[in-house]
Amino acid sequence: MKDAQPRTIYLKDYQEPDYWIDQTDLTFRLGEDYTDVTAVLQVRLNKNKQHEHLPNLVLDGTDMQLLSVSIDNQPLDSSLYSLTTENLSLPVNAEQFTATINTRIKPQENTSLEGLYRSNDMFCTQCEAEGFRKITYYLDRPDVMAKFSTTIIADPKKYPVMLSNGNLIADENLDDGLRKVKWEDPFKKPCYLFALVAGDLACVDDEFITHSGRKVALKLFTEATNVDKCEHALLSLKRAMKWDEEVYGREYDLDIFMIVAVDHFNMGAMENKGLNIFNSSCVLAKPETATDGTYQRIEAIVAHEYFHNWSGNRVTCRDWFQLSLKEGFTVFRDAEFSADMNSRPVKRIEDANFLRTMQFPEDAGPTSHPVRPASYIEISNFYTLTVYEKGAEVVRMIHNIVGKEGFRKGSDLYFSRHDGQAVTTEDFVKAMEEANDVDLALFRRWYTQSGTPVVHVSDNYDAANKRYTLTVKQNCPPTPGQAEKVPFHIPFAVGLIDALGNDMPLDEQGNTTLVLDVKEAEQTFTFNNISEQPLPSLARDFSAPVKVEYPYTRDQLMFLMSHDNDGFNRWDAGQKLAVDIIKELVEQQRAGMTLALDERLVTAYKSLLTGSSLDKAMLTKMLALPSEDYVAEECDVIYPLSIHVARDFVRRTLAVKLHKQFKTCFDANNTQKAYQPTAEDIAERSLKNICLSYLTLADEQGIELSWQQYQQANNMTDRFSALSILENAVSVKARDYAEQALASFYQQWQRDAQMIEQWLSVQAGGEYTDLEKIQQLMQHNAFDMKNPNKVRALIGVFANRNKVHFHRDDGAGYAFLADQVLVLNRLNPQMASRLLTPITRWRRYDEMRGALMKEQLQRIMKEKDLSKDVYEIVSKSLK
Ligand code: 0A1
Ligand code: ZN
Repeated sequence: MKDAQPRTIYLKDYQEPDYWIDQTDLTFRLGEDYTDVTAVLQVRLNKNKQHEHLPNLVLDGTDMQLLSVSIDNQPLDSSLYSLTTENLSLPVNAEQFTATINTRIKPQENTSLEGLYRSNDMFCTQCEAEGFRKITYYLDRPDVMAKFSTTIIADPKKYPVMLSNGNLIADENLDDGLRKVKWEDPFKKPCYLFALVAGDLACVDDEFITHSGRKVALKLFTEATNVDKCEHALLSLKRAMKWDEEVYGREYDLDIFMIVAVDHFNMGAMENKGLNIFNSSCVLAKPETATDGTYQRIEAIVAHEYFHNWSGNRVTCRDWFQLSLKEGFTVFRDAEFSADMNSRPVKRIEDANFLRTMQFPEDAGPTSHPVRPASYIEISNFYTLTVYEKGAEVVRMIHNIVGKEGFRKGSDLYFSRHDGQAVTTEDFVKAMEEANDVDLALFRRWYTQSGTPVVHVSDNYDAANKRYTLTVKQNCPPTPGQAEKVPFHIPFAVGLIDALGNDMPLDEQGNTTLVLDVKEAEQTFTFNNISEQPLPSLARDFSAPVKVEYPYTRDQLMFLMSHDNDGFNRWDAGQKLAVDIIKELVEQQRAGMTLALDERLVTAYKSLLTGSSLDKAMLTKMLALPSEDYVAEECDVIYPLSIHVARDFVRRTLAVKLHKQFKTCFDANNTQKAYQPTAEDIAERSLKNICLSYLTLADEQGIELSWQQYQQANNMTDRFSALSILENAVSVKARDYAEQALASFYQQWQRDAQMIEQWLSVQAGGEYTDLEKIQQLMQHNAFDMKNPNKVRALIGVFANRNKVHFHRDDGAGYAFLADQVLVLNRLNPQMASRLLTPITRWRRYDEMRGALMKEQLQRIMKEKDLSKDVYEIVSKSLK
């Protein structure tokens, strides 16, 4: 909890530590009421720094009871050290010494889920970013890297499985009935990668033979009831291990790799060395309980955590400002892995769509920050879409600038040069630069400037000289702390399309896509020998995280929808057309006019459904209208209810006018195969289910079809699609079916945590779930305020997706959210500050809603014991 004014930490103040820790030997005595921890630290003066005399050793630590301290085995009287709520400061009289620290902690009472805590009946840890300081007093910063050993002493009946990082080197039964195991990690690491797990867990075993022929034992630990949900994660892991060998030349480095599934976890998963800990919902799956989306998410997250073994663990971050060094790079790596395992263009569309819908608003809001932030109050608030997803786009741009082989040369140099070190984003860029002999001087601005650049493009065709010019102007709106910006280096991929829809050759080699190096505020690019007036295809494959403005007409967008050879831009043309039309309808709705849909959208959809040669995955993407969030992002002022009404009107009109086409497509793809999570089958199911959602909007027959699918489905993807379609359908019959379905779903799956999360979230986002219903569900056995997955499923989904009820006119939705934030502020500050996000964007909404949101932020601000997490977000939002 905060003192008067929480302190801001600045990158410019970075200094090396006064001391290093070379070896850390931990002993945990796990008990039912408390746990005692002994830390034996081999400490050495940092001689890189100038010291007039030996400074005190100032260790980080919170929420612990200090039992005793000794230096070189001499107990230190409490009068000799000083202790605050955040630090333990020890006097030092030698350049090297051993510090032994005994602390007592209470994992049973730890609801923050940082440090050592309980989840159901097991013990587990989460140390990134600063959780280790809740376990023992330590130099809790990533540039302090030590070799660790972990001894665990516990009751073997309650905790038959006792795990930590590295290799098991001792296992003995003690006289008092307890068991003692010792783990040793041969690689030095910062303490944020430390992990411990103890519990009554089942294990599913597998193995992987590395490139050089070493056998690695793979072990997935979970509660016994879930052993039938482990296969997909293990398969994904083996694929990821192989891919990293082939694509990056990275081999795994221990003889054992373990994954543990836990039900209480703030994030998706954590890459602790040799012992990854996963949120159960991001690792467990079987066809009866997991949707295709879950299967793909698990594949990506398992790979992401595994890839961290090199990008994050072997080469780690110097300080937390460098977070994107490991996260941006690793997200880029996992995205490429997923693209190779599934459909590349579809993965690109999903990622770009996610970035534009979710990260662009962050970049334009009160918590906007650069990929490498310059300051923070609470680092947990910086595990953001900017650091992760925009960071990955920045790495992708480097990849595109230096090319595939150049990127591999750069990553080889980076890994070999910095193996075992804690480094900076600057070191990464330098390695890329030096391996390729390119100049990334201007490019570095992507790490330091926040905000989303806007690229305005205009063109001119000179028929007499067969010359076409593109004029590109960039600007970036001001963001907090950065009023003025300098131009970015934007790799801008461009194609030109002729009247028949063919790509025109753009240079002597006949290339049809050229990457323009946009580096100035305004630049003109000339293309010669252009035989006719072309239509430009801009920022192909989403070549940079920017907004592109070009005055396409609706007819031109329809042309691009069927002709652009770039998959991403073909899809984006459809999005642009739909956004334009929905925005027009929003205006009509606000003016009280009768809504009228531009027929061209119907025509465009009709030709998608009947005449296109697109594969099924791509067709599904093209048939999905832009989300309400994306439309909102494209509006100057957000009127959430008008957007909802307008988009809904478009869906219904398309459903009625293209009923026959949707039905034909549904029937053709309703093949009832045995379930397999292959890319091809996933695409087929997604196409079928999007057709079903339109059919259900059209008439009662569609509702019957959904009900039938709900009852007969042989997999969760189809069953859950039908359920959420019914849950959002308006007719009396549909409401009745939805109720029956929800009741039977709960009956059948009430003991399955992941299913209950689904059950909560489908209701929370439901068009007919009002605030009162949410409050009722909070009282239901299925809900638990101490479980982040449940909080996200119910409260998070309500605030982010249930536009109609969350944004109701009287502001009760916002007050409800603020109430929950205040409760979570005490239980779990990380969850509290994340949950706040929707109301932090109050300036983007209509005046009435903006004022109501602001009022709630002010109410939160008045709370006495505000955590640093919540304080930082609320105070920045009100600035
Ligand atoms: N490094 C993890 C993300 C993570 C961060 C913080 C956590 O606890 C508060 C947990 C996980 C990743 O990128 O997967
Ligand atoms: Zn990560």
